[in-house]
Amino acid sequence: MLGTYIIFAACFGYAVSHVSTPGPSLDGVPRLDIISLESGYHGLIKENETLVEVTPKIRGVGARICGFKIVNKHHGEAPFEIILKDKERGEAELRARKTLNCEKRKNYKFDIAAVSCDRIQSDNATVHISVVDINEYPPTFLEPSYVRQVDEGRLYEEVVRVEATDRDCTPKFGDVCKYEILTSDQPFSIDNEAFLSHPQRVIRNTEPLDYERSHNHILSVVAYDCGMRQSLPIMVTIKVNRVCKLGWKGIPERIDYSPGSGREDLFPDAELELCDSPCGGSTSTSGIHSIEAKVTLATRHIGKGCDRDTYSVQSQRKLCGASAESIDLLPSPGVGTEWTRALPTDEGREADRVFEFDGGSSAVVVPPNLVDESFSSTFTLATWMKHKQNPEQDRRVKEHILCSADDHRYY
Ligand SMILES: [Ca+2]
Ligand SMILES: [Ca+2]
Repeated sequence: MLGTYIIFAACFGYAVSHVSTPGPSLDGVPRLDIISLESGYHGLIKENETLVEVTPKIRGVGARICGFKIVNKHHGEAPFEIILKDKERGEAELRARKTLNCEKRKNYKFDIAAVSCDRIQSDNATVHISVVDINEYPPTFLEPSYVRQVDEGRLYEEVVRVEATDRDCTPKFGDVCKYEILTSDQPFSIDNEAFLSHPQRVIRNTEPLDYERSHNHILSVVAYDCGMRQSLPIMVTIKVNRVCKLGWKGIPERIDYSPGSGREDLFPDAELELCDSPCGGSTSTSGIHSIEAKVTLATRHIGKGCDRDTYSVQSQRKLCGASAESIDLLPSPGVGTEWTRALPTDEGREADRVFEFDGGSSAVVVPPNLVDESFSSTFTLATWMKHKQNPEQDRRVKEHILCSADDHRYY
């Protein structure tokens, strides 16, 4: 009779397969429809769901199946139930009785058996269930806020270390992958590259801090897990300690002076910070005994030579604020200014005509009526000259730039 049934099923199996019978052999002995009882079933359940995805499907064969049982709880609690969904096919689904939490427990293992309507129980097969993590937790920092003090004027390797953790159970959602300073325009960075294996991250300053500019810096810092879920921000406060520096203050690097504007204080705001050092301290090695100031005119920025060389005499006078009453003793030769005609010149190759004096044969007599000879005892003589050594000349010979004498011999 059984043989006939099998042949019948074989002949018409294709057509009738969708109304499948409870199993290939309905001998009244329930069995689990599984290749190997040893390897059992494998189930996956997400933390926020209750239906377990089981492979292979839970199905009882061999008899009419009226239910399934969890028969052996290997590791304590098995908060699951097996619900018969299709009595004809003997198929069931596995559900959790409550939502699971892989942070508490990641795996469950228990045995199940099919129970026939005649209350006969099948052999057991083991179900291995893994709880699949979902990213339900953002990272949280170990401390609600961080406060540190640093000295101004220094670059620190480390200002503060922060650390966040995440309660999710897998590295993807439970490891902290990135930290970020949300506050913009702050001279601080947080290290995401170095020490990746170390959970702490170092915040350091990217430039020396300045107490005058900011007494403290408040940073808003967040962490992200590897699923990029962001933590709530925490405050990192960095207080800047003032460090007294012995020395001058209030001395500008550049001072503009207008010609002819008279006497001017160069450093009216100059202040000497002594940092509470006792002047002339009690011991010979402490305290300040003397103060020395040296002012140097910075000319390195001038490209080549004197930057006044390229100006005409007229322009130089204007630039230097020369008196309008000044008299040009060596004008370019012309009508009324013939006395420089005999002097060798460079023909004005530079910005203005340059006369050459060899110290022996060339000199010029300035007409007496050009200058009021009644010089007072104070007058200003301005020259622009280049002087060349003359190795043949006796070094004791006097060289005159301007000479007023009784006779008109050349000097
Ligand atoms: Ca997480
Ligand atoms: Ca989780």
